[in-house]
Amino acid sequence: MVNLPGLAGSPPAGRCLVMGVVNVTPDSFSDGGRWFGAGEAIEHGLRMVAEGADIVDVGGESTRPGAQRVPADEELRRVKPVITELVRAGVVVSVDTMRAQVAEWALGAGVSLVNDVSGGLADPYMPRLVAKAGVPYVVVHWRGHSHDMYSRAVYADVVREVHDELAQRVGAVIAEGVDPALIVLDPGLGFSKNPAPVGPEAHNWQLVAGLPELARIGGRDFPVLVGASRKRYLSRLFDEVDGEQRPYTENDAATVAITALSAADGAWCVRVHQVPANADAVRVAAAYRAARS
Ligand code: PMM
Repeated sequence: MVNLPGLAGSPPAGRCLVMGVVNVTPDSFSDGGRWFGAGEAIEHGLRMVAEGADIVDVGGESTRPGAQRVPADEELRRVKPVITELVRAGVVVSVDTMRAQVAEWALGAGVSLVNDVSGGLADPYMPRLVAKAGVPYVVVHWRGHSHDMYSRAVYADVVREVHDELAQRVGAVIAEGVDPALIVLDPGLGFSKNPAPVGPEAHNWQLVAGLPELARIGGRDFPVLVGASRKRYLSRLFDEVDGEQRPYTENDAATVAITALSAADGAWCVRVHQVPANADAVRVAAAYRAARS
């Protein structure tokens, strides 16, 4: 059952959706350890819904640069109580996992969406599983696991190459049975992308500026999810102003700016750590888009 606005014939939301992040990990990028206990994670998810999140994304494996993988049973141990309780409370939950085994459990527990940062590359069983479940599938641009992903951040034309690699993944997951109307694309900001703030290496910025181009594959405009929140490339923007690297948790205002820009460009959803200001920003962008059209 698809209950997400704007996908597979459901009525559009009229605005960009907001996905709140719950990382049940000791070592995620900006919030590692904060929601590691199931009780805190559940409370945090419920709070984000009260603040305006449309979806809560629950993950049990950190994908920060340099991260090593955790075993599947540890990933499951982390997410199980959190997903179970949030679904029971009526929250629209997505599972952030690269593993079919974890996604399969989560689908059985009632998640509405599978968010796979590897776009089906890390686990060949994932696309078929998602196809069978008939749920939306977030296909993220990915070139390899986090432990050495910066070595793969080499592009001549990042927008074209990410577009073409996503197009390849779209073809592959459709061949495995995924309904094209249930595919959401994600440029994978920070994943094998150089965090430079300007110049030809400013991969993340070029991708944010190129969202409409990225989304158009085979004559179809796919919905796009943007995961900019608190990422290193935002910190880097302020190096010169601050004279030192800004902590990731101080990037929430910059994240809100990316949300407004992405939503104004037609993004379907933004994935964020702090909901309230982003929930305002997507409404600002919707009013702006309505006035512009
Ligand atoms: N980034 C992270 C984790 N999951 N999912 C999607 N769809 N897009 C992203 O950009 C993304 C993601 C890593 O960030 P975090 O550790 O701060 O959650």
